[in-house]
Amino acid sequence: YKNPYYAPGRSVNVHLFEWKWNDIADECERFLGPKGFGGIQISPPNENVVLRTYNRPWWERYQPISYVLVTRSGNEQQFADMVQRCNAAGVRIYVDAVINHMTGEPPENYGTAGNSASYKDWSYPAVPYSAEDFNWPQCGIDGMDYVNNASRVRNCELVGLKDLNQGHEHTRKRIVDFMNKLIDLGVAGFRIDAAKHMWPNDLRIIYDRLNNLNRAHGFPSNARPYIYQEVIDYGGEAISRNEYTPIGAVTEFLAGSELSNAFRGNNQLKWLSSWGPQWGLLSHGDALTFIENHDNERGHGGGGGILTYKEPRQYKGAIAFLLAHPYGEPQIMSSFDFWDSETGPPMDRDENIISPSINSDGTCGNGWICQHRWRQIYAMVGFRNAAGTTGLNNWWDNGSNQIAYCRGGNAFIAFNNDNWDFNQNLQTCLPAGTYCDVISGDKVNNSCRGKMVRVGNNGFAQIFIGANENDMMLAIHVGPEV
Ligand code: AAO
Repeated sequence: YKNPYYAPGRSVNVHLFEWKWNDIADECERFLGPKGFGGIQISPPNENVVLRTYNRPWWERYQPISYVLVTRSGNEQQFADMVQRCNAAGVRIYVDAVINHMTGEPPENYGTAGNSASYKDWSYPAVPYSAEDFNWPQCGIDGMDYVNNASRVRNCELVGLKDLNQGHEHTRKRIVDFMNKLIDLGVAGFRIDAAKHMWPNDLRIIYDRLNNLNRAHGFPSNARPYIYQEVIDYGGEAISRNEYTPIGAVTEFLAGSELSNAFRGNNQLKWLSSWGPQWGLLSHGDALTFIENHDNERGHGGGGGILTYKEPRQYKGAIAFLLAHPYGEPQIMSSFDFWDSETGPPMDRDENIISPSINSDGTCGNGWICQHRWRQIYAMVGFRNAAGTTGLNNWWDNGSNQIAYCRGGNAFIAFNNDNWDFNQNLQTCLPAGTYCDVISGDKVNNSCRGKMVRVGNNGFAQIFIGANENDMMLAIHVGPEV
């Protein structure tokens, strides 16, 4: 369950938060495929409650009404078309699976596919679920439970959401059928929402009943779905992420908090020479790493102090480090613009999600941030692919916030988070030649619009990153030599 089964030569998962299936299919063909992205995390595809009272917040999608594949992102046929077209473009789809619970206290009781439910009766007829499918007696998780009561965290309701009992066979069967349907449609795996709130043994039984990935979509035989479980663990709680690593990968929230801290200048970059498990992070193969997710970028889920698109210079630095370093399986966020932490995606008067527009410079409009289309970010996907499975070598630092390292003989990166210029003659580990820095400019028609770096026969090059440049990093790799 720990292999994402990316197509060969690809890496990096991008969360296309609240995107529509048709737009994702287009994006796979016109951008993500050509740029070497490995996969996409999509928003929950199954019917959710419609919360008009709250003006359709993004979080209504975390309140399932049924497993019918109809949401504001699209219907089942559009979903199937997206998976097929993305797989054909070499880009995998990972589903955000909300299987811990159903809806919360309603102002409304109907869903995006037109089905209704009766919250007060524990009744979700379109699944169907009834009272015996939920944990009983009813209770609610309170703040102290996280510290000292693992059973209550797993058997009580998370923020008042009706809590399914995955130990009950009928419930388990409905969940397994839902996930297997998605696997048969060609998805490559799942983000398990609120995994902390389910018993690892129940989850293991569910995972073991999942089908192999669909060979008709290009997966090898006997390939198991990639499973990354959302477990928020900064330490000091009753439930540890280590209870979940035996059954799948786990979201490593420490990666984003530590890198945000460092790139904010609160911890010197030189210490990153030991980045990885020595920092108390999960082992490499267990970790799904990211700077921010859709919760903590907007202060949900205990967010705060995490770099987001709103602080672009430091944010791009942190992402570049995450993607340039061999540790972990990285994911990036692709957001819509927001000022209010509850606001949903851009929508028209009929409450339909508005598609992102694509500007002439390749960036997005209509309220979409599309970090994955920022040059400094997609260029680092290319860097990671060029680095491949090489390790980290030739670490250099100035004893403070200027660092540099190689990835085998394939790639070299340098960062300057000091307030004076970076100007050093360094070993790049690359074959002699002239390289185009992928951060400062694209290579267009064989000409480099960014900085050029001349690597001599001994592998050394003069590396310069001015303290006042737009970006704090310089990255070169085999491939885009000019
Ligand atoms: C909405 C309304 C609620 C209403 C509810 C039901 O906002 O007011 O009661 O409907 O009517 C999302 C939104 C929720 C929304 C929900 C359903 O974020 O606001 O509720 O949809 O529409 C916990 C879980 C974690 C969860 C996170 C948000 O453990 O799984 O809360 N994330 C996922 C999704 C998320 C989604 C759901 C789950 C539900 O990613 O988008 O919710 O499907 C501690 C614990 C964490 C816990 C946090 C927050 O964290 O460790 O496990 O996360 O508390 O309660 C420091 C600590 C850190 C601590 C934090 C906060 O940072 O280091 O450990 O403080 O105390």
